[in-house]
Amino acid sequence: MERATKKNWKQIKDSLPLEMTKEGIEERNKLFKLFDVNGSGTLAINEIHTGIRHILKLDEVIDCKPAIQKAFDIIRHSRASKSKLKSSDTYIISKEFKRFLIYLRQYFEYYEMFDRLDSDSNKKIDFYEFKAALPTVEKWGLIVENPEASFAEMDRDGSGYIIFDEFCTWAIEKSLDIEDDDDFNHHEMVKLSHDEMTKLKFKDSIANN
Ligand SMILES: [Ca+2]
Ligand SMILES: [Ca+2]
Repeated sequence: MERATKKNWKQIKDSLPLEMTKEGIEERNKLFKLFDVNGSGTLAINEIHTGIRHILKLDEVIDCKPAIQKAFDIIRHSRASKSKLKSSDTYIISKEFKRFLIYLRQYFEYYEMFDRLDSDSNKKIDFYEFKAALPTVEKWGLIVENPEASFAEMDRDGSGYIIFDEFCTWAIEKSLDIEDDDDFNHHEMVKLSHDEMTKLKFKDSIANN
């Protein structure tokens, strides 16, 4: 897969209807119905992948799956306890679609950052790629004084490279913000839900032990 260009990223972001205007709401409802091929009123992850590929045509410019998965999981795991749906329900409903698109937009941004750091496009950031990209990271709002320590902090499982999931955790903690982005920023919202999800994961791992 070719590396996405800046123009592609703009196309990706522009294709998500997020506006709170009447038109925005209509566009979202329309999109939900197009995604929901069998009219069940729910979207499973495979319907979302298909919709993004065939309706938004985003898969032509980038393999977005990791970002889609993150947004989808956050929606499921941040459901309020009074919600009819549980985190184990593997679909989202139309009421959740706007939040899903907002997270998707934010995770596309993290994926864009990840993609820029991953110079050989093997979906992993190694230490040399990270070190070479420090001027870029600085433009995103973080001065890395000790690259070895920062890399070790990011590499939570100690595998020697950074995968997208590890990068997201770090980018959220450090409030990284892409330099040539528009003003759209739901960073705080993403951070809140991410914290929530981390807690849930932690609870899960306790329960499993
Ligand atoms: Ca790499
Ligand atoms: Ca790792």
